Amino acid sequence: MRIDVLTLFPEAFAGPLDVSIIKRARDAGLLDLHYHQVRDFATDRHRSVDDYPFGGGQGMVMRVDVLDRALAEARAEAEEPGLVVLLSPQGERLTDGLVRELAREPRLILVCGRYEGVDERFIEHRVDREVSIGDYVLTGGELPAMVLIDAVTRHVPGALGDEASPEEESFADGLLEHPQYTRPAEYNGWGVPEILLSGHHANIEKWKKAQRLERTRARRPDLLEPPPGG
Ligand code: 9D3
Repeated sequence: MRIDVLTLFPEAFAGPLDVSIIKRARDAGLLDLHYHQVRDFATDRHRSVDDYPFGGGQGMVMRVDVLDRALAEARAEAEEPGLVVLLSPQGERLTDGLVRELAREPRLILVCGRYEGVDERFIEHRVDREVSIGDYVLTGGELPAMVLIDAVTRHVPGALGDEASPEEESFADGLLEHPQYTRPAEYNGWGVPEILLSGHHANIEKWKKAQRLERTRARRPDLLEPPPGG
């Protein structure tokens, strides 16, 4: 999968996406990441990427012309047009379902907003989907883009190597994980549930399932509710 990122802070992406599973996926050629500095597409003397909002109001708005040139250049680098995703507080919430949908795309073009927002004409004419990672205010779309890249990459076939497939994971069946323990079996007087040391596999599996249900009921009852509309 190819992912292009349009951002004013490409340097912010070094680090989080250069370690662990994402690094391995990139090294294996499963994930092809490209960053584009939006400011490179400003044309005026001050290299402006934003301006005051028409009609007044707080803050600055990212310019449609600058963003459109950045997008056109990014697009032209590969045959596949790519699905354009704007990270925005107005977007639909990033869920496991949306992550899986996005992971099926051959190419994503992620646009990171800064300032108060993006000129609506860019959204109307160029953006396919708007995505938010949750109801809290961040300073820009860069961290959400990294979250999206991390979550999506785990679903690219082969990215998890020989480890568990993402199908088997917690959110796939809608339950939280059971508690986990490893050696030492006693530390500081703190023990481990006896059942896990019993070697009785059928009972252990029953215990794990009961723990998962109980935790989900206690912490995330919303996950046990039927989805809206059925
Ligand atoms: C004053 C109104 N604010 C909108 C709720 C302005 C505003 C706040 C934060 C405009 C942009 C931002 C920067 N945030 C993002 O671009 C963003 C974001 C977020 O703040 N929270 C969760 N997901 C996302 S995705 C992009």
